[in-house]
Amino acid sequence: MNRILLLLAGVASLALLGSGKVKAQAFQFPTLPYAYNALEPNIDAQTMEIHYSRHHKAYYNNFVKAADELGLAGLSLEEIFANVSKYPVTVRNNGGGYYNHMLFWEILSPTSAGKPTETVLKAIDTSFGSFQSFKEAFENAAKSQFGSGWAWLSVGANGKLFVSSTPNQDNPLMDVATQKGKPILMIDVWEHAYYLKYQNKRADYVTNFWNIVNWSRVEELYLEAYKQK
Ligand code: MN3
Repeated sequence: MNRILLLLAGVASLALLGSGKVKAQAFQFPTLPYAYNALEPNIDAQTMEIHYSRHHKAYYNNFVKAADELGLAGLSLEEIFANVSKYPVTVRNNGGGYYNHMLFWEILSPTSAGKPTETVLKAIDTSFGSFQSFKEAFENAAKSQFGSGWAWLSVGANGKLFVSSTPNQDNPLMDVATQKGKPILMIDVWEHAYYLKYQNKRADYVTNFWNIVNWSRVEELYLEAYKQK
């Protein structure tokens, strides 16, 4: 009996080894890395709670349901996004909503250093000339995105950084994106992200965003993206 179990265990581990890198463990809903009120006064607690526990959770639930029905569980989000135009639009909207918010929580922090790390600053200087030029481009993208969407800082295929914006829950990893790259910094400009505190003043929300950027996480994302470009 024991030998049979050992044999089965052996076969199972071989199967795991044989499958190479495990790409997509079942998609997980992330834990928020800080309390709902941790980003006050820049983002209020009620907005954070509704945004994370209702909006983000709903995107996640809807995406997992669609992924199950379509048999996408073996794929990574990157692989899905690279062909997102071939799937039902629910994958684009809810998969984007799931992924975009997951990254967004990570690049925010109650203990922001207030300025980029040296590595990120150097990359920004190289691509935009100065931090100020980059900041203006990013803020413009965030403020001028008509209706709901996101503004992004991404690493392009040439290794350079670029700023873009996307409507709805699209992101630069998607085949439908006008400018494709790997995102390292982003801001959600859907009204649900700021309306309770800022009402129609999106520009103030965008200005205060700089107070809570987790630049060390941005650096990690930059280094990962730069390696894979
Ligand atoms: Mn949102």
